[in-house]
Amino acid sequence: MRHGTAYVLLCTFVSVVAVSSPCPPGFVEHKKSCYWFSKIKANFAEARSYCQYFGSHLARVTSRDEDDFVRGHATIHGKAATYWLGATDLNVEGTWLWEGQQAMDYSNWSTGQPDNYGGGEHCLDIKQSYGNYLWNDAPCTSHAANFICEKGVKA
Ligand SMILES: [Ca+2]
Ligand SMILES: [Ca+2]
Repeated sequence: MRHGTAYVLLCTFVSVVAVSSPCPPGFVEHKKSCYWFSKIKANFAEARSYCQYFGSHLARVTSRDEDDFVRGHATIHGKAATYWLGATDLNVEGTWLWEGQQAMDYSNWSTGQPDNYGGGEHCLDIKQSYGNYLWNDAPCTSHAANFICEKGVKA
């Protein structure tokens, strides 16, 4: 009987916790979105696939507030050297679009970036060594980085 009561209490507790967070396990909530700061590394396309596997997309950082959150969380908690975000200039060199072909109205490039170094940098990343995660263009396929997935909070 005691065990039964404890089990009911535990289940109640677990379900309250589950209901109180609108984000999947491991995702961090901020405003209307949930974010996953990966512990694994992948190239850009692989990172994009991982995010899709979780029903999310590579993060689209579209405001100063969101930028402050992402860079702050990376600085304090994530601490990876580099994270992919979900933008490229693959279609037209120098024209940066978020995944889904959304225009990049807000940006926070590191000094001298994007430089399209060597003519082969078309994917957006943020680097700890570039002013605590300011933005940089990097080769999409030749190196692996951590990445940040985002999904909307369920209404
Ligand atoms: Ca480029
Ligand atoms: Ca660059």
